Amino acid sequence: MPCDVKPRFVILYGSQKGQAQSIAEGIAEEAEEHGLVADLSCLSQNDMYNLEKEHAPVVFIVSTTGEGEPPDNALRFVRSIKKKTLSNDHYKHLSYALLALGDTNYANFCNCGKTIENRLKQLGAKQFYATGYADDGIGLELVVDPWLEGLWAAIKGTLSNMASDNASDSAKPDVQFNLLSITDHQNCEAVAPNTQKGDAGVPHVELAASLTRSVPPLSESTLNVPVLPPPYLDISLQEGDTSEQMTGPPNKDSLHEVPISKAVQLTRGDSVKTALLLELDISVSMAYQPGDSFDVFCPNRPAEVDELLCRLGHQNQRNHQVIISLRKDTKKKGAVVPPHIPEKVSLLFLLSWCLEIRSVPKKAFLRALVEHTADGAQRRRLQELCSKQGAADYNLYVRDAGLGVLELLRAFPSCSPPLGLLVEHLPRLQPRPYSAASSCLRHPGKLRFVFSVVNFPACSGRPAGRRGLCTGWLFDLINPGLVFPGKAESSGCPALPKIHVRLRPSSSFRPPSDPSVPFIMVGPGTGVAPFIGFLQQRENERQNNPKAAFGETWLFFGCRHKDGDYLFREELEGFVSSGALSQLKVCFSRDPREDEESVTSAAQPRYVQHNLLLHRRHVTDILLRQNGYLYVCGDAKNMAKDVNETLMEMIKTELEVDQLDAMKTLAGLREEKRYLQDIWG
Ligand code: 2AM
Repeated sequence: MPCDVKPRFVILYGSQKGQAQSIAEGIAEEAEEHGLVADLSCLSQNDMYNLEKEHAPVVFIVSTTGEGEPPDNALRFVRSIKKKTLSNDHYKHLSYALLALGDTNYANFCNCGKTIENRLKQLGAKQFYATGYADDGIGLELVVDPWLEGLWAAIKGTLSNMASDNASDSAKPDVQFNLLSITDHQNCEAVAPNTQKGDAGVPHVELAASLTRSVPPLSESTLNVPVLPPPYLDISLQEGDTSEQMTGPPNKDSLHEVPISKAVQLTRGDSVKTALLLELDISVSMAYQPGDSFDVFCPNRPAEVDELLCRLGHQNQRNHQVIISLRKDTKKKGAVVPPHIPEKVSLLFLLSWCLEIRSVPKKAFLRALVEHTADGAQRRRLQELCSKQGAADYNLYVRDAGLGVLELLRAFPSCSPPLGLLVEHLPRLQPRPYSAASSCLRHPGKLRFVFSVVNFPACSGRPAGRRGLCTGWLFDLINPGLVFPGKAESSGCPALPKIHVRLRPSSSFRPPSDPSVPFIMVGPGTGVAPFIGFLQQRENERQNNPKAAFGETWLFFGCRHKDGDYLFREELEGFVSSGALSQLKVCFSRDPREDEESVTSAAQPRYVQHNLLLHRRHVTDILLRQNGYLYVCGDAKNMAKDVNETLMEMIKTELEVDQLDAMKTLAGLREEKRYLQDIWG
C-alpha cells in the first residue's frame, strides 16, 4: 500500500427524515481530521458497496420507524440479510460497529438496529465497538455524543490491528472503513414549535436571558468545540422571478390536491383544546380504509418566513431564483445538493415549502453558527451550548424548549449566517400525518379527520401564543367557513380551499377481518378518530348482513368535560343504539368529582386506563381467551405508556403471573398484531 494513501471508509445511510443521515454525514466530515477518507452512500444504493467482500470495518447507524420497521431505504437491505439461504460465515470478513436510533415512546425500540445486529452476528460478522441505542424520547444526544466520541479510537484501534495483519499478509486489500446509517420516522407536530408574527416585535432580551446568559470566560480547549470547515454548498441568487410560480409543496407526484368540503368545530368552551373536524372531497382522487392515515402538506408561516428573510438580509429578494451547487473545492465524496430542493426555486418558496424552519437546531448547526457571530459573549455562549459542558443547558433551553433557528437568531442578534448554512442544516419540511375518522361506506367520496389546535406554552426564548404549524395553518384556512357546535350549516358559507394530501395506507391498524372476532378500542381525545371509521364500517356491515355473527366491540374514551370536548358524542351513542358498539366507557378528567380520593372509583374513573382496570375481567377475557384485538390511539408520551402499564398489571392479576411473564404476554400480542397502536407525541 503506498504510504501516502489515507485509509478510506465508506458511509452508507438510509433515511426517512434525515437524523441518521446527518449523523453519518457528520462522521464523514470529521474523517479528514482523523486522517481518513470517507465514502458516503445510502443503504439503498446497493451498487455502491459489497459487504460480503468487505475486509474493512463497517459502522452502521440504524434507526427504526413505525412499529419497529426499517426506514424505507433500508427495507431491501434488511430483507436481503434475512434470507435463509445465507451461510453462517457469509460476513466472516466484516468488522462492524452499530449505532441504533429509536424512540421509547413507540413500540419495539431500536428494532431495526437490533434486527441488523442479530443477523450480522449470525452471519459471522465481528463487532469492533459497543452498540449504542439512542432514544429520541429523551434526546438522541445522550447516547449519540459519547458514542461518537469513542468511535474514532475504536476505528483507529481496529485499523491498526488490520494494518498489522496486512503487514503479514501483503495479498490482502487496502484497509477501509464503512459507515452505514438508516434514519427513522418522528412525529412532526411536536418537534418544531415556533412563534407567530406578533412576537417579532417583542423585546427578547428578557425572554432569552437564560438562553444567552453570559458565561464565565472559558478557554477554547475547555469548550472542546472543533472548528468546522466552511459549508460545502454554494448558494447564489439570480435576479428576477422564477419562471414557474410555485404553489403547494415540491414533488407533487404522489400527492392529491383535494377540496375541503366541510369544517366543523367539535368542542365548546375555553377550558378544552379546540378540536376541529375537516372533511375532504376525495371522490376523484383516492380510496382508503378505516385505520389508514394520510399526510397533510403545509407551508411554514409567512410571518416566520418574512422574519427569517429579513434576518438573513434577503428581504428584497423573495422572488429571486436560488441556485445551489456544491463548492468546487469540496472534497467530500458523498456531498450532494439536498434532493428535496427543486432545481429552480425562488427564495420565498425555498423557505416556505422546502425547509423545516421550526426544527430544533442540532449542535452541529450551533457550532457552524459560531463562525458567523460577531459579538464575543454571544459566540462564547453558542460555543458553550454545543460543547460537552453546555449539554444540560442545550437540552433545557434549546431541545426541550423546541426552539427553532428564528428564536436563536433573535436571542443572538449578532449572528448572521449565510443562506447556505440554513440549506445545509435545516431538514426537509415534513408533511403532518392524520388518521382517517370516517369510512367511505358511510361517507362515499369523503375523508374526514379531526385534530386539536396545538398551542405551545411560553418558554425562555419564546413568548406564549405560538400554535402548531399544521394545525394552526388548517385553522386559519378554514376559519371563515367553520361550522360551530349546535349551529346549523348554512348554505351561504364561504368556499373552503384545497389542500395537498398523500395517503399512508396502514399495514395492520385495521378492524379484524373476521367480524366475529371481538375487539377493544382505547382512544381518548382525538385518539377516537380511527374508531369512528371502524364503527361506521361495522354499522354498515351489520345493516348489510343482519344474520352474520359479530364479535363484541368496546370503546374506552376519555376527555376533560362532558359538555366541552366529548367528541362525537351523538354518533357514539348512536353506535350503541344500533349495536355496532357493544360497550361505550367514557370518563371525564376535569368534571367535578364526587370521590376525589379514588381515581378508579366505579362511579368516576378519571382516565381511560382507570376504566380499563375496572373492566379488567372482560378486557383480559377478550384478549387472552377469545383471541380478540386491542387498539390504542392517541398520545404516546403519557397515555399509551400508562395504558401499557395498566395492561401489564391486569395481566399479572388475571393470569396470576409475574412481571416478566406479563411482559411476554403483551409482547406476544404485539407480535400477533392483536395489540396495535396508532400513537403520536
Ligand atoms: P387531562 O387533560 O385532564 O389531563 C384527552 O386528552 C384526555 O386524555 C383528557 O381528558 C386528558 O386529561 C386525558 N389524559 C391526560 N393524560 C393522560 C394519561 N396519562 N393517560 C390517559 N389519559 C390522559
